Amino acid sequence: MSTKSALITGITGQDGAYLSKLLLEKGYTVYGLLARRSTDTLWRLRELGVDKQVQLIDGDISDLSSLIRAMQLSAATEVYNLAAQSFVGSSWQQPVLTAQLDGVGVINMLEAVRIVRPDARFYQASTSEMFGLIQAEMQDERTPFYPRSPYGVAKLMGHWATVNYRESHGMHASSGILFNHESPLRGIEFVTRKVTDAVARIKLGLQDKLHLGNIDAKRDWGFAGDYVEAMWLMLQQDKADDYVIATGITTTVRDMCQIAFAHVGLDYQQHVVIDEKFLRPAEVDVLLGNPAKAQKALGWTPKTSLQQLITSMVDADLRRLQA
Ligand code: GDR
Repeated sequence: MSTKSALITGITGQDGAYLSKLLLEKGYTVYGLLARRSTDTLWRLRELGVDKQVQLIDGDISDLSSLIRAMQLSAATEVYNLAAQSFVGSSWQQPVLTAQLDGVGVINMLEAVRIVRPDARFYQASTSEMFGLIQAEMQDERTPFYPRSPYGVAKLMGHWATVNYRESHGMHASSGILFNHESPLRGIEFVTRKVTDAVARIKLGLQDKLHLGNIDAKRDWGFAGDYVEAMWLMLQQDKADDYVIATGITTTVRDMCQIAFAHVGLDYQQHVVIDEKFLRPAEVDVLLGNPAKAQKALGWTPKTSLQQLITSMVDADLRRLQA
């Protein structure tokens, strides 16, 4: 039996649920930090059938003492810091909260690890949003950052804090620069799930129009289930490091819509309405990641195509609405 114990902050989110499942399958005892911010936060863990197997600890990424307590209670040897205000759009309305959770919150978690168990391995959920106004056609670990949202700015702080704790305290702290990753467990505010949910509703005659913002934006979309595997692999390496996790393919929101609507025999042009309300004050026009380092060092490759991903999300939304 394994004695490995992991602590996941943000366990109720999409990645938290997939990572819990993966770690449980590998024999870990999985602890999750539960912030009492919203109701019915456990639905994703339930959908993956792991809600009864994870141990939840009350706490909040903004509250250092609760993180110290979580480290003590869990005796975690691996810490995955996924907690965040993760919706880019909201970060203009809540820039200070976003900075507190996505920037200072990372330092809180790093401090808790350093104080309680400095030899624990630490994973930070960094993001392609740090590249923002891209400085290279294909972004890798050496591409300069240029965040374009309060979210990107806050995440950059968390990223550099992780690098700095590695370099100044010798901690095994790694940063995964993950490009967009989606699944049927994605929150409805993100564009893929907003689209697949609407497609299912339109197909079932529950809705007719879908209001979107900039559909010319391009993203490198992968499957969250594939991406959590990369998080785990990073913490199994002898040396901590930073890795870009992406598919190496970029697609417009428009083409992603086309895939989703066509899957149920519909034409997106008949239903999509451009609504200024969903435009952002500063947009990230295109993201395209180069996962070569992760492929070479971790042996990680994405397994799910965008077509498979989006059609599985439409199917899941159809099932949910019909149930
Ligand atoms: P993103 O994801 O901002 O890339 O961050 P999101 O799905 O919100 O947007 C992707 C692109 O689609 C455009 N878009 C719309 N977006 C939303 N949400 N709603 C709309 O109606 C809409 N219309 C067009 C956006 O402008 C954007 O260009 C995600 C989050 O998961 C982050 O937490 C994570 O760090 C990054 O991915 C990697």
